[in-house]
Amino acid sequence: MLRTFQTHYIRKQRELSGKSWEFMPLEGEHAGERIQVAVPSCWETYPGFENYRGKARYRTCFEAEGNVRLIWKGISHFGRVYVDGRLEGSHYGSYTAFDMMLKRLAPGVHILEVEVDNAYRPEYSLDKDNDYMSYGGISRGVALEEVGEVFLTWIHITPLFREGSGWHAMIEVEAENLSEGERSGELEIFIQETSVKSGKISIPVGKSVIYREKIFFDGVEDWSLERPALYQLQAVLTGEGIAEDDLVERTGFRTVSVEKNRICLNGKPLRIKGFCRHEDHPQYGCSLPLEAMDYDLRLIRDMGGNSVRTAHYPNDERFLDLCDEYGILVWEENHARGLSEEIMRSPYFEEQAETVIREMIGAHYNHPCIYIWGILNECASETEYGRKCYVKQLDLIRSLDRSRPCSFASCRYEQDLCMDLPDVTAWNMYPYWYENKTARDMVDELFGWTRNEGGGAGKPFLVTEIGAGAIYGFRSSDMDKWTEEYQAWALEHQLAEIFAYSACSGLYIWQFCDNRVGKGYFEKRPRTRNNKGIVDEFRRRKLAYESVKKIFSQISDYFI
Ligand code: ADA
Repeated sequence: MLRTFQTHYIRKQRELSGKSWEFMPLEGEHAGERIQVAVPSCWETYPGFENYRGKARYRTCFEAEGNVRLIWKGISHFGRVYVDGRLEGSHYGSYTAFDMMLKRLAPGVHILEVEVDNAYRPEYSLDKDNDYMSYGGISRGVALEEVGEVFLTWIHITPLFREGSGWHAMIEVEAENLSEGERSGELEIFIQETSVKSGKISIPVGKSVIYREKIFFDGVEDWSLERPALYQLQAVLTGEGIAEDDLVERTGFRTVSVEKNRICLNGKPLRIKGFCRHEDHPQYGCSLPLEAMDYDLRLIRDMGGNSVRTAHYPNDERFLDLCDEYGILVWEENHARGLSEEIMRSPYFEEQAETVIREMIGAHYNHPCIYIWGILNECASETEYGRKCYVKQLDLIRSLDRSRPCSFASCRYEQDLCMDLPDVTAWNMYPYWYENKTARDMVDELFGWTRNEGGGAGKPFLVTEIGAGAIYGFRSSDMDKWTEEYQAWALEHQLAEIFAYSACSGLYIWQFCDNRVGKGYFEKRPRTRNNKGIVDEFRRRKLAYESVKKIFSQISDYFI
């Protein structure tokens, strides 16, 4: 499944994931060997390929004809797609979806091959040996659709609230014309027992048009953390009186705003009790099945968490669907961790980082759980060149979505040149771990600098990373670092001190679960894992679990 709800009742869509494909490495000692594997999956989970870095080919076949659209939810991290031996498209970026149209495909069985590459290459500027694993494979779902000459490409729903008139929404629907001539049709939008007709829409040959409609609603319920009410919207496209195509999306009526120094959900000042979470698991790599995602969220809820930061890349859309349904807020960010100025100056970086932003917001715009867009975690925000990139990317976000604030997580402290840019200022800090300081002193120093010299006066302030490491099962009363006892002690002090600092709008623990890291990190990462999880990679609870649960459960979701 690609979403937790059905996105079409008229359009013919079927998944090419959830079945076996032929996998064949193209390099290394196993080059040319062929094995049957399930997709989506990471090849690091195929015995013998745990450390394979390079190119491989996936192959399957399908039977379809006419205008056939292939949707790829994630290929890690570069994919070239061939149909019957012809290159139909390619994409760089493991964490965002892309699609391609095979126009007027002949009837019959067709061969589908995907060449996947997870090597580190200069032209893949966002991927490097890092403190997380850059996996290889067709790592997210694949779908095949058969569409007519005109089809609906996307729907964006922007909930709006006005005192007196209540909830309404701006609905945008894009339709694309695949035919050789101008086409016309009519749209009907169904939502909450309401339906609105567009009247005749004309679409020039080879073009797309966006239909916009503002709809007012009576009696819809807010989307909130306590009651995350969701509503489905179906757009139906008819031509000559025949329903040709449809697309279903989902929304929640909520607003996010920055008011004085607080982040507000439906006007109420939020207090974030969050976890940073990698998409990582020993059995699945980054291709977690829905039930594994669901289990993670149930643990986060059990600990009293109300938010997840998708460190450091856009997440699987089904995870966002679950957060919508659970009422768990999401800070979603583009793909970047600790990229130096040198990398940011590469000829590939800006276009690739900005493409992730466009694809992330384009695909995830409707999720009510996403309350903020983030960029460039701990990249070169202390340099003039880096600042130019931050300016461009934050401006790009604002051009694509005015309904949410934007931010970035920094560790550059007093050297940061960019704290005047975001709507929300955010710091990663590790008192009692990397820094021999109290959390109270660190947050006071950083908040004071941000407000005075840093340019972030009057803005909300988040701690986007705070935590400590522990090896699961390493128990000792000597309180040495890497014991579970020390991690629990550090988290207790960090959380108590940060939540006592009322100017701070909340925090994200680094991190929810241990994750596999690149080989280059092995000296600093026992087990070649980042061990700061509150649970280990198998989701086994460390002593800190109960410490976090005790403190989070005493903290309300809002400032009273
Ligand atoms: C940084 C980084 C995280 C992780 C963390 C750590 O803040 O943003 O991805 O590497 O440090 O564990 O040290």
